[in-house]
Amino acid sequence: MTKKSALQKARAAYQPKLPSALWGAVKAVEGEPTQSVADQEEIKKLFPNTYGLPELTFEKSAKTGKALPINVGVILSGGQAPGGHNVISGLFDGVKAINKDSRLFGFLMGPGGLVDHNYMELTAEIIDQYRNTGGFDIIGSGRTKLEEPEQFEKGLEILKELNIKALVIIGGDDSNTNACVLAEYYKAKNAGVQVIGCPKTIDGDLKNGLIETSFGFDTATKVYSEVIGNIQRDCNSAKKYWHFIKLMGRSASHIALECALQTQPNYCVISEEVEAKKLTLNDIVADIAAVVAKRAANGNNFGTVLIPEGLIEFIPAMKALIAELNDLLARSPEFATLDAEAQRAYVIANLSAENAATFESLPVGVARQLSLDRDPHGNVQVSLIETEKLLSEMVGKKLKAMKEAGEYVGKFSALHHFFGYEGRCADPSNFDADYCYALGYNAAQLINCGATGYMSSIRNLTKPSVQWIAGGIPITMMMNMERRNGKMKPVIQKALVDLNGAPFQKFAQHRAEWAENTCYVYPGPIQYFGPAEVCDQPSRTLYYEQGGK
Ligand code: FBP
Repeated sequence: MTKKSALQKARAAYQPKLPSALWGAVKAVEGEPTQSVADQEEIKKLFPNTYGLPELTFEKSAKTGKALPINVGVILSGGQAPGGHNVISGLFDGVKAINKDSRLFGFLMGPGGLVDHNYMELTAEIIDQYRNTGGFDIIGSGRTKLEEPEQFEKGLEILKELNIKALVIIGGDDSNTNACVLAEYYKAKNAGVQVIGCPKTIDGDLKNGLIETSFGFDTATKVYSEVIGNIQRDCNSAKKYWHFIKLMGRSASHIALECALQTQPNYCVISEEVEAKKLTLNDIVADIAAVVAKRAANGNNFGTVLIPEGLIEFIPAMKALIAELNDLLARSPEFATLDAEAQRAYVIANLSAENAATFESLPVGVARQLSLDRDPHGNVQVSLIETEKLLSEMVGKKLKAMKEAGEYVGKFSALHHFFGYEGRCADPSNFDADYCYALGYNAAQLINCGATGYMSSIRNLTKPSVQWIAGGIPITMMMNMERRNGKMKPVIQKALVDLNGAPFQKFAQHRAEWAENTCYVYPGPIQYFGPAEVCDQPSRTLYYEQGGK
């Protein structure tokens, strides 16, 4: 057995707090039939058996007596997010509460484990080793996209063999889209397997009115904010560096915005604003350079700039380029066989003149990254693009020109950071520990009431956990049609930063002051033991979204 840290030992004893609706027997109360967020006719046609289901809310029930034992499978899908182990331990405790002879099987290394029949039984002894810990190492994760009937059939073989009646897929928007497709497929053929999704992603972009946040966002942003705070303190002590900090979050800028709200940096780019205002890379660079110059004029040759990982895809010219590249690469199987130089020439020769010009204007490394392999869901691997270096280099050049024009006097020395993987496997905060455990336990209740094609939903999250509302949301409700790999596909709509929403408005109200002055906040490390106002704070995003001032 591996050696445990003192914190690990102490955290193992933490008992996550369940919403009171889930204490003891529950009954599911049905709401109104639902509709998808957009493209209703197409989605209805694609999901005839799982479209329009009612929202479910759990209430305490006076019913006694045990249900029959049930075998359940679980899959961790996509990027790691703090709290995954608690979803699994909540699910385990939930299925055991249904009947102590129920069994839980974990498919290994993501959805691929289902297709390839790689699994392990999760016993109480194993589960107890992982309660309240970060990481997905209990069964591993992967990004195999479940979309072909052959994969569903291979999966069904092992589900039947293990007598598994329900499968829980813990994943982000793409993985829950797959969960929905799988639920529809098994329902259509009366396979006798229910499929339930759980909202996971540090990116925070899997949310809507009924899914208030995805798990992992709270912990990951607290970890990044701690380190940004430390950098800011260093920066305010030495007063000689500008720190360009890229933050994970493939698409939406929720992570950058949350960290900005927690730490009050001098500058934070919000990709959604860049897109809405149709800003170019040069506009962003000019804006940052103006902040650097203004601070320098006040004698402050230091500062912090937060950059969301997904920025590149939101700059309108880049977005158009990536969309055309996606289509081009999807219909060019020969592309992968070419060497780097030939690939560049191929792209330039086959893109429209405008997009080819944008492609050629980029630093060669960035351009190459855009034309490399997509992940299995067709996404550009933005975490590999060094936007922080690209921006600081361009800011440096701009400042040089400003200096020559007599518009800037100062020193500009830049350092670079990328915070992403550091936060994805941290021990879950109390919020994520409780939220995840409740999501898993609640998934067991959804299974028990026969639901399929639902996402486990726990709401009212800024209230104490006993007051949280538990239930299920039909996944089809979150879907719309989008172009992926050159084809229109039904997918869960991503929740981007709402520029009219309270979190962004709060940031917009203060950013000029944070830019010019030094208003840094130092959040410090996540606290697991101590007063509730230190240990149980929800994210600023959730707090402002739910009316906090
Ligand atoms: P999910 O959407 O699967 O939760 O993944 C989120 C994420 O952490 C992104 O923020 C990041 O761009 C990506 O995963 C990195 O992918 P990988 O883990 O494959 O390097």
